Amino acid sequence: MQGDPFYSVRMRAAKHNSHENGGKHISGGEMISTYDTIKYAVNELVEKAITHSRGKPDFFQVQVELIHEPINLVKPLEVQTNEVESVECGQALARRILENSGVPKRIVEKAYEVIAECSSIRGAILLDIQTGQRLDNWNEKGVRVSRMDWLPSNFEKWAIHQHIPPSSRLKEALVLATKVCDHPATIAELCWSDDPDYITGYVASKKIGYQRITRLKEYGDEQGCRIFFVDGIQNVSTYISYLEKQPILIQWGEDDDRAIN
Ligand code: PML
Ligand code: MG
Repeated sequence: MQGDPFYSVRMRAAKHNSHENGGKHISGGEMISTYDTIKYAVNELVEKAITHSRGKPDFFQVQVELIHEPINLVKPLEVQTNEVESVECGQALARRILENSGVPKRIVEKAYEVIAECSSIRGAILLDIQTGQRLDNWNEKGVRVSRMDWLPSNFEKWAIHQHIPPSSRLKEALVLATKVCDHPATIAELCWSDDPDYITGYVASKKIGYQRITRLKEYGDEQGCRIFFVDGIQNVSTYISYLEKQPILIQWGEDDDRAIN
């Protein structure tokens, strides 16, 4: 594998028009592939786009791009699952975990105000934990974290070891959270799905790991949330460029983080 070129393979799907023309976001996906597995990666992403609980897309795009930069290997965050009985209990726990991760209470409150205002945003919102200001540019797009993956064999080994069913949804969310939390300016992430049939979400941070919470919304609800709480960012474009461009593979069971290409 050392020395082989890698490719970023990404997909976005929408209904009633493309995203940029006001369509409804259906689904997105990110993979990193070698040349030999590009066909498999494209098929996976097409399958994801056309079999989605948010609806049948009438627009989708799959993009393949050679990665020139070295790919960093990063260990997955530790995962814990918190069973809760209701959305109220789940949301109260999410708030407590955010505070334990270092997000001040008033900023947690601010985040919930922002969530209520941005019901149809499809990417992530960046929130400064000192000022409570949104740092992304306030459009409906938000920031898309890209160029990240976890090779199937290593992910499956990890899942067996953790006694966790190897779901691709958990994999994708843990990959994203691990990449985001690996940046020193990220204090925590709060996320739940915009898919109507999936109600588990999480709070993640370097300090407390990836804390799954089994109910953060009701079934049928298509409003999702992804907020990155950040601190000490000198240059917002450099942070966004890390999220969008820095290639990362999650690797479990290695002693050191290192680059492979
Ligand atoms: C999503 O589907 O967009 C996010 C899923 C977050 C939770 C994944 C999990 O840990 O089960
Ligand atoms: Mg979704």
